[in-house]
Amino acid sequence: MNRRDFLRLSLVVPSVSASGQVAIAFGAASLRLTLHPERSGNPIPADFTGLSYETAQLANPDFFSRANTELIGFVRRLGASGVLRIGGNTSAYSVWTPDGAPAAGSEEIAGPDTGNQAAPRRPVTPLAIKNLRDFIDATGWKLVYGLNMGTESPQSVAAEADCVAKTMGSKLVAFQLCNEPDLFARNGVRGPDYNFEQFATEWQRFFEAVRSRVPGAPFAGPDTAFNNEWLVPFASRFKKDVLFLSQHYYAEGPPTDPTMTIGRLLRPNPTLQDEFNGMVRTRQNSGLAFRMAETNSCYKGGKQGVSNTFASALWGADLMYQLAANGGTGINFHGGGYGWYTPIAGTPTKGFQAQPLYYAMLLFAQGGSGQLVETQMTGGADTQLVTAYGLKNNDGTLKAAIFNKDEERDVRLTIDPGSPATHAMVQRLSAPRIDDTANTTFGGAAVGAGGVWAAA
Ligand code: BDP
Repeated sequence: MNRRDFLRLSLVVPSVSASGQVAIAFGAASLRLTLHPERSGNPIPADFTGLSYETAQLANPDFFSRANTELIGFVRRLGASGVLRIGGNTSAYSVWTPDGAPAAGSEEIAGPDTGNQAAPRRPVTPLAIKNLRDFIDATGWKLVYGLNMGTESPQSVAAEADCVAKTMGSKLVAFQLCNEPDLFARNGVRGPDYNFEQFATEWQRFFEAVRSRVPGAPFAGPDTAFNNEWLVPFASRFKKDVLFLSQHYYAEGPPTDPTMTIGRLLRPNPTLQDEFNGMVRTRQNSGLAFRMAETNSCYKGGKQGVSNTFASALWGADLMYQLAANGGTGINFHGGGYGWYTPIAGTPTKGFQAQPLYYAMLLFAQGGSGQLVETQMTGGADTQLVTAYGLKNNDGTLKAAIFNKDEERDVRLTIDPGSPATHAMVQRLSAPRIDDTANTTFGGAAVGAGGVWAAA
């Protein structure tokens, strides 16, 4: 069989009805999806996927280490290459401790920062960086490392960068100088009048301090929370100094707001459209790539009953393809510990488990890298909750990732591959209910201990 004739489909079950019943034809929308393999869209780079953890996690040097074989297994399952990003709110509370005594045997676990109070100051030691290198080597991934421009001096940041650059070598993709500076005025890291101009001046000063100690050190930024009015001028001003641009995206929040629901998570989101607009504007004025360096469903640590459900898997996988389709070059899902939205939950002593969002990343890993191709959906009156993406892998295999995010309605789909096909395979991302927290599967199989998974 010619590989080009191989049509592989990643389908989301049409059976996520409230009743948990499978495929009710009555009332189901009939849609037709046509792929246009000859019309290429944006590429999906091999290192598109990624995870993000709080800097505070480095206070426990055993967490990201060669000894954490279970976590290494979970990470490797998500792709032979990917990017681990260290940062988050706690990067502004980390203290570079070059001669710090190694806290061996520490069980400290840092989940996503909830932003409800200033985080305790935690040490980062050369041992933590050395162990991080071993962890990175064992996963095959690379690193984006967040420094502390928030509350440390340029000299201390440069000394930390020196150790990280020497230890990580070619595994270091880029430094970022801080986390979400556009929120510094709001979260108390700076005074209430802190603005872009002040930020840009500081960024320049820290950048120069690091570069004078580590010539050629790679940088990315601005790692803003959401504000295109910071992202866009940053791109024009520092385009010569950074390898790519970064901004975050949280689909909703805070969790205490009762309108933050599964339904809202699955609907098209104007905030995401804003993010894409910023991305397009920066590409125009800088030509730089864009990474969504931190994202998840609901800020302030996530929302129980939304962030930890099957809905988050649908949301996350759709977001990955949507970002790629709009020209993004990578994503990092934030997590850690037992955070509601973490893709991988657990600790080295208690073990790790794949959460629903992990399955989104697994689906994307199975989709693989390559070139997106144009698709066309016809037939339904209202199809905004049914999304589809066409992908041609580098070996010519044609795939479609299709998501039915409609809680009420099943979909009957006819697929026209747009070129002769002799063979098709379907893998479903599925769970008994949209708000299920423990029974998500992909390809008919659950992810086991250490990230073990094979399609059934
Ligand atoms: C982001 C922060 C991260 C938090 C997350 C949240 O960078 O540290 O954990 O929000 O609030 O803004 O969940």
